[in-house]
This record gives sequence, structure tokens and C-alpha cells, in this order.
Amino acid sequence: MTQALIVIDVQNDFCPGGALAVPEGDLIVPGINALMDQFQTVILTQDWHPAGHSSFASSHAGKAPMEMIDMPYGPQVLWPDHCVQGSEGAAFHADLNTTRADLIIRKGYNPAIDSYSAFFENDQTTPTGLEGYLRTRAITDLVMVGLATDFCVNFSAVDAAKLGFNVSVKQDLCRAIDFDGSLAAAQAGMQAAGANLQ
Ligand code: VGL
Ligand code: ZN
Repeated sequence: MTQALIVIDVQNDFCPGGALAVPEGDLIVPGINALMDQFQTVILTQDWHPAGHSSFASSHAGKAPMEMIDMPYGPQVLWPDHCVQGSEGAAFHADLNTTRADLIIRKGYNPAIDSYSAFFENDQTTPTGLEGYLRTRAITDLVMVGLATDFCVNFSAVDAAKLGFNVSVKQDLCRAIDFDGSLAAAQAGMQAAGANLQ
């Protein structure tokens, strides 16, 4: 068994004061840094959108953040502008230990498709390459932490389980947006997919 710690989107825009702030998003940083000591392999993900991304409400006339829109690949929540490539908001939280990262995988760079999951874009088809990276390194077991529990952690954990990885989510080192029942739905979905919720 070879395992990796996957730290999802611990970026300024998802922390208090950021454009898409997750309540208490910053509080998980010390615990995540400490957890890295228990892993030989640490992978970070980074939400990384071009300006004018199609998941931004500002890109759609008459739409406000948190409204839904139908995209060619299905329903999509519209977000405030966040994690624009190269911006301070897209940078990792200043206290996150990035030194231990073997891989930093970026996602959401396709202007037309959002990507919550670290494995596939929201069309659920276009791969990010993470699966190939893990398989070629013979990594079978994943522990996930980060932001946000109900979006990027959720989609990443469900995809990992579907792909056959053994995946655990440490919920005390995650925080949720929890919009419209999204946290409870995510917990049920992760469990149904076979992720181990800790
Ligand atoms: C995320 C909404 C939009 C996340 C990313 O990291 O959970 N949520 N983009
Ligand atoms: Zn995003």
C-alpha cells in the first residue's frame, strides 16, 4: 500500500477575507501542515481560473453569484470571481507548507468548463492527469483534506473512489461552503461512492 495526502485548494480566496471565503477555511492550515509529517507523498491542488471564466457570475449578463446556470455539460453554480491565475487570491494560504509537495496540480484552467474534482473537469470526462500520475507511482490510498468539503473535496473524493482508489476524507481538516444543503448532500454522496469519512 502506497499512500498520498491530497490537500485540496487551500488558497487565499477560499479563506476568510477571500473572494469565495469558506468559514474557518484558514483554521485547518496548522493541522494540515502537521499531518504532512505522516506522509511520504504530498500533493496539492490549486483552483486556477483564467479571468472571465465561465463559472463566474460576472461572465453571464443578469446573473448573480450562487445562481445556477445550464452549461453544455450540465447544471453549474455561478461563483464570485475567484482564484484567477496569478492573483494573490489564487496563491496558497501563506502558512500552508508547500515545501513537501511532490506535485501541485492545477484545475479549472479551461475557460468553458469548471473543474471541482482533482481528477476530471465538470464534464466528468476530461482528465486532469492526476489519475495517471498516481497510477504510474503505484499510489493506491489517498487521504484528502482541504476546501471546500462540499465542492472540490467532495468531487475529488467521489472520483477517486469511482476510479478504485481507497480514499479517506479527514473532515476535521476540511471546511464547507454549505450552501442550500450542499454539505449534507456531499457527505451522503461521498459515503455512497465508498469514500471513508473520518
Ligand atoms: C471550489 C467553488 C468554485 C472549491 C472551487 O475549491 O471547493 N468551490 N471553485
Ligand atoms: Zn473555482
